[in-house]
Amino acid sequence: MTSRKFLAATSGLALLFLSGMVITLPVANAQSTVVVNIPVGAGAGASAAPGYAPENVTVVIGVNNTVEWTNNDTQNGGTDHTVTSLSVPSGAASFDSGIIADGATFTQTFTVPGTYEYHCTIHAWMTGSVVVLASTKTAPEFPSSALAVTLFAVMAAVILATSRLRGTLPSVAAHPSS
Ligand SMILES: [Cu+2]
Repeated sequence: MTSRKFLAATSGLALLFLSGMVITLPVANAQSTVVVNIPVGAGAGASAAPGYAPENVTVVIGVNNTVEWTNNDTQNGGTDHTVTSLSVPSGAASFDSGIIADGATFTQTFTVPGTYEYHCTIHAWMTGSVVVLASTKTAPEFPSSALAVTLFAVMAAVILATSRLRGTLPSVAAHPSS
């Protein structure tokens, strides 16, 4: 195998490999939503059903940091509730669902790590918490734009090397070194 054929085969394989990497790059992680239920009887009294089920949830930023509360309290023809923050971590915004009617939902995405305490403004005994953990990712993903630049650089290098090889090989043959 001549060096030019070898170079062509090697660069071809390299391009194939890089193209494969581009194609198989994982798409952005699909995030899941954590669901909190406001059960039947949540508004009946402090000793009745828990206000929020589960009362305490832990989420991870970038994984499942969106929480959705659903009011399933059909008691007395439907009981209104709220999800209203009592305390939030430093730097985080407070939140208030306003009235969540029976059958309705409220969604909140948490982007600041820490502990969030909340309650229902209509039924003071209904309390819950959301603990938000920082992202577990230790290193940022290699962005596809950086990969595209790398691919371009490799292609340019291969083209340059190939053209130089073409230009120098005959001259080497014409002027053998002494
Ligand atoms: Cu309530």
